[in-house]
Amino acid sequence: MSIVTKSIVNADAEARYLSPGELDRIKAFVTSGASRLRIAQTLTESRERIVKEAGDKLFQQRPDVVSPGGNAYGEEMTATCLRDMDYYLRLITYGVVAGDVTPIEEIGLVGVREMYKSLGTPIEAVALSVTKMKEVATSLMSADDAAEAGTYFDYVVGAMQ
Ligand SMILES: CCC1=C(C)/C(=C/C2=NC(=C\c3[nH]c(/C=C4\NC(=O)[C@H](C)[C@H]4CC)c(C)c3CCC(=O)O)/C(CCC(=O)O)=C2C)NC1=O
Repeated sequence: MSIVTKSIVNADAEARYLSPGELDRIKAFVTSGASRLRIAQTLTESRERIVKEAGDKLFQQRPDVVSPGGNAYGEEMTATCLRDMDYYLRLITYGVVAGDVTPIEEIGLVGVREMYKSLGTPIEAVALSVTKMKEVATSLMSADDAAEAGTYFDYVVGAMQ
């Protein structure tokens, strides 16, 4: 839910006008709109490149995950690993568009620790893959857009610590 919808639902539940604080937050959301949409477009258009290059960087830094006994060892498992990276990049575009990390959290982070534990996937390496995607993705943007986009990647990484 975007900040606009959320504010309206909250205000209407109390049959009141939007508060100055809510209007300020909506203003910030609207003001950052062009930048957030530009970011989402860049991430969407460059998704294959971002996942591929970030994957290469990840496997360079963590060769163990793609070595025999590693969780992403073998063509199929490596593809599944890259798919997970693509999932997180997609969720990040949702967050960027919404100007809110809630969709990322609800779809991809609730219970993630337990999930990866049960799969035998080292979660710190998944977090590292998101850091690598941030590096590749933000290199495609202006400094301002990179700073804005970076916060969403950082949020995912932080939730996996
Ligand atoms: C959109 C929300 C969402 C997420 C996040 C998600 C993750 C997810 N990743 C999975 C597997 C997996 N995930 C990985 C990922 C990795 N292994 C590593 O060593 C690397 C560090 C890492 C890549 C960065 C691998 C290799 C598997 C397969 C593990 C196995 O089958 O043993 C699985 C198990 C089922 C399957 O194989 O599809 C799920 C549910 N599914 C979802 O619907």
